[in-house]
Amino acid sequence: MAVIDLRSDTVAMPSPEMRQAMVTAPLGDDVFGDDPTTNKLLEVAAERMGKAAAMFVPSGTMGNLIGIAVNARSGEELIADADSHAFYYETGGAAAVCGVQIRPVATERGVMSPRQVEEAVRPRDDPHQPITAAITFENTHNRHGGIVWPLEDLRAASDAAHSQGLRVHLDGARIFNAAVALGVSAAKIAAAADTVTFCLSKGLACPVGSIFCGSEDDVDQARRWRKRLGGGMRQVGVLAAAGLIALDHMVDRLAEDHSNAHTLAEGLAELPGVRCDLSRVQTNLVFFDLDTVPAPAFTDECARRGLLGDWVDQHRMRFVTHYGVDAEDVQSALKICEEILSA
Ligand code: TLP
Repeated sequence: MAVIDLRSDTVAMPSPEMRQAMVTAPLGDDVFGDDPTTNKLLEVAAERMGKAAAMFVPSGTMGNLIGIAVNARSGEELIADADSHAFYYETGGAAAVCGVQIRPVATERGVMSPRQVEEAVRPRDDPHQPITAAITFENTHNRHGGIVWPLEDLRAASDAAHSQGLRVHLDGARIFNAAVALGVSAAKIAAAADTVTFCLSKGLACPVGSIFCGSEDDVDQARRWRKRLGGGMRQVGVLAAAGLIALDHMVDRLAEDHSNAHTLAEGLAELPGVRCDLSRVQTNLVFFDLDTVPAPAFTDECARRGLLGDWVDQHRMRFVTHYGVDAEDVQSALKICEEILSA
């Protein structure tokens, strides 16, 4: 049975061109800084983010953790959206590894207003309270539906943070989805942040890897943190080779994933017992609520019929479109959902 895998864009397989480049990439030892393929990728990645320097990390989670470590010290506080990946899905790494406390801020759509930023900053003159050192924004915002921050809103929130003396980290795991949706360069989005992490192994379909970017000084500190975390890798050019192909050939095609997600969401919204807020379906993530069947049971039933998805809670599901899913798969997925929900 052919399986349609909509659990995440992390499941996307590398393209044949990536696999070929991985085999032939010139290699060196990246902990010594002399892997030529990685160095080339870092140069291109830094340029795409409009930052001075970049570093390869094994995962988005490590990139965010290093972003926290570089921007805040033990005992200090980091402001984050209450549904952010950093707060929700990174196993308490900020606290466990960096000694940094996260102050969660609840938002309607993952987008923080300047006022919310200002109100979350602790008064500096009260010795009882931790120092607010940094803030992290997520764009696109995963748990809020793959939503894209309007550029002006991101700039306004970032200006508010900078004017309070905070450092700004951007979890840009899917920054290229945001860039394609907005029709701007990723650098324009990343300009709002001091440091940014983006993922190669989501919509860009690389097998492994994320990139942390910032100033030369940020990346110097980040290299030390990466070593401390055991994330320094040697002939990582085998992975960087795929990253170079991704940055050249996989960004523009994200529009196709967005269009497939939109078709999927529209089809789901018409099914009995499904609620899907189409205004949130702006990129490749489709969240929807089920009224008549528990989401875990629906997930199991889909899987039995060859459709893989992810349940978020008892009522909520997530489907994700990516390089391994085409328009025909979307129609087949809708047919499977219809069969289950109309039964
Ligand atoms: N997100 C995964 C799961 O962890 C939920 C997914 O399938 O969406 N930031 C954001 C916004 C993310 O969505 C993710 C992964 C990460 C960071 C972490 O990336 P990895 O999985 O490479 O550690």
